[in-house]
Amino acid sequence: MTRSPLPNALRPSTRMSTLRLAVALLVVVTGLSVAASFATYDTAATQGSAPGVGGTLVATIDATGPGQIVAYHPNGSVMYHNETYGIYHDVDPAPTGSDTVEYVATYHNESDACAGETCSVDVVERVNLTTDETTRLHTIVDTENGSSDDHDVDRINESVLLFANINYPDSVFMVNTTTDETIWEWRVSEDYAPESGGSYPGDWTHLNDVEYLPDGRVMVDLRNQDQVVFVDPGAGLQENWTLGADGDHEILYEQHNPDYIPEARGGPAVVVADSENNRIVEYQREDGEWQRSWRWADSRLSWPRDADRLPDGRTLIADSHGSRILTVNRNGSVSWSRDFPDGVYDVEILETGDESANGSSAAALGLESGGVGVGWTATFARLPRLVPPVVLHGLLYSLPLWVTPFDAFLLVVSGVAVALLGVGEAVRWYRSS
Ligand SMILES: [Ca+2]
Ligand SMILES: [Ca+2]
Ligand SMILES: [Ca+2]
Ligand SMILES: [Ca+2]
Repeated sequence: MTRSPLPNALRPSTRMSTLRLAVALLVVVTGLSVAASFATYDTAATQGSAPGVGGTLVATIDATGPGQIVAYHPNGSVMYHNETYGIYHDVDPAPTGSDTVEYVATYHNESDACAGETCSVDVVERVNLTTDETTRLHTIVDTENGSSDDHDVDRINESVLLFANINYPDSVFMVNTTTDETIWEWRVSEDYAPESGGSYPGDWTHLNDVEYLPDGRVMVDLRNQDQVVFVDPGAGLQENWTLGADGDHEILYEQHNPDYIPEARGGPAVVVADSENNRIVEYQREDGEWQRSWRWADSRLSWPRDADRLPDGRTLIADSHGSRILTVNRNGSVSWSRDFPDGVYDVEILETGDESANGSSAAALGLESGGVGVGWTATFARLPRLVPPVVLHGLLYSLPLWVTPFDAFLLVVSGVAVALLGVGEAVRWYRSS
């Protein structure tokens, strides 16, 4: 008895041809998508227009994007722009008056201070956005040529600044800028084992944010430990206040810029840009425990790194890889947005105070949590989330700025498909030879 021939569709050669065609098509679609992003991307924060957000908006971009600081008038037109330093992180309204901000920026150069080696120099400066008058407040020279040391600075009073130091020795410290004296420091290594977080002593904690609380405590963001911690400058770490747990990504996942809302404004609560989870969250302190009280995301939100609760109940968000700045209403809808280059780090509306300084808790405001949308467009936009977030965001960090999260998703899928096809072809060739 002879076996009947296989139907065409099941013949290995035909199957291979169909596979080759499908992979080729995928590669073409990926190429077209990337080309379209290249053709339409606008790296200039000073281009384009959007209505004003209802105040003076200031935004920074760090090494993720085309590093710069830009300010917009309440009507949306450009007020100030500077890219001298190449890397800008925290910006805050200055206590000295309207249209004046303080920021921390970084540049790399060879300096006598580092024996001719390349240095990372962090500067804290105050600039009047209307007159361009700039004052240097503090300089930190770091001989290690890694990521810039200081991503956040918080002003305690006229002469004391509080720094967040992401590199070894991973600490927060207060400096009297008049005398240049360090008057207090807490090193994470006093309370955390080297096995926690990232690789020790490299990018161990990625301590990227610090806040001096109205009650005198210091709130510290340990990004790589997925935790926000509270330190009493006299008594040390308050372990029972810690929000999040190392590796428990249900709570926080390599977050940025937590803002504390005290009891007087409906807290204790903390608003956090939960970056690798692509969402903004708020946790409320109830009976000695942190409970999630609010969550917001839409299908575009990608690696957000700042969220400020505004006095009117809106939340201002820096959507780093979603390439936009936006505000969200109390009911969870997007009330305003402006396209912005990839890599926005910190956003502030000057008239509303530093970060969430005059904002109330989600619980007090009765904020509605926002979902990521329904329908096929939302599903389509969410496809990049099939790629593990650290892989996707790592790719977006290293690829050109005009590559969108969707392009990165297609590149990953195409890459995997081409690799699998290659392996299949090799196996076929091996078996037939
Ligand atoms: Ca800020
Ligand atoms: Ca700050
Ligand atoms: Ca904030
Ligand atoms: Ca902010």
